[in-house]
Amino acid sequence: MLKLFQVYDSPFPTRVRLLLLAKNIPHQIIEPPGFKWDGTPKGDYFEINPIGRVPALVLEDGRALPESEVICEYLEDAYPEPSLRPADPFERATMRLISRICDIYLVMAMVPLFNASGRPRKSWDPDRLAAAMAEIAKALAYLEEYIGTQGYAVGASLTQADGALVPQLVLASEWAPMVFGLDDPLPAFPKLSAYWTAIQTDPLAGQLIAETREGIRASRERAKARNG
Ligand SMILES: N[C@@H](CCC(=O)N[C@@H](CS)C(=O)NCC(=O)O)C(=O)O
Repeated sequence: MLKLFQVYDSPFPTRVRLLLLAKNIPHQIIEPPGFKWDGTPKGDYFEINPIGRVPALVLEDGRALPESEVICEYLEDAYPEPSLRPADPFERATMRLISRICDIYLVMAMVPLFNASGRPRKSWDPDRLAAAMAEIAKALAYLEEYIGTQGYAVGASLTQADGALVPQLVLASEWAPMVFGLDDPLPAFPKLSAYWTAIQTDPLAGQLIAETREGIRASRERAKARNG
């Protein structure tokens, strides 16, 4: 059986879980023992993924793949049905574009917030938090240009782009405002807001959103227990 090394509060494994679920691929979910987000040593996990990040997919024969986008493309090639890549070349490119905007603009805009959330509240710099929220809004504005209007990121059904986008929207529109007491940046973007309302009614996307919310809740509880 395939093994997915992952944690539920990271957006990257979530896009891989979308393919595993949509294609009905039997798999086992494993949290790397002692996994932390902070680049610290992770013991044996480096033998599976020398980059040290989640996710990693281990095949039945023991070969392992890191990097969520690469894993998704592997799963599409190895398990073609049902496809989560649109058939039309321009739509397929748009799927990749939305995923790429998530990977290189939206999630990177949130890095200062991920870092601040692991530090005591009194060390938070309001100007830095505001600057990060402005960068998030910039990335959301890029997505507003390309997001689909039929209830999905591209076209009229689930694609890899939904897997990339949905967990990052939970972080940008729910986690960041909740943790830092800032305004939700999403309502300023009408197409993206309509997408967000619609995609939550898709059963698979809805499951991924619920798992991400629960992963965030559990990880905040663990942090509270650690830090008092
Ligand atoms: N480009 C990678 C990013 C994966 C990533 O950054 N994962 C984070 C969790 S959100 C991680 O494992 N961080 C651990 C670390 O940096 O030590 C992918 O798409 O798989």
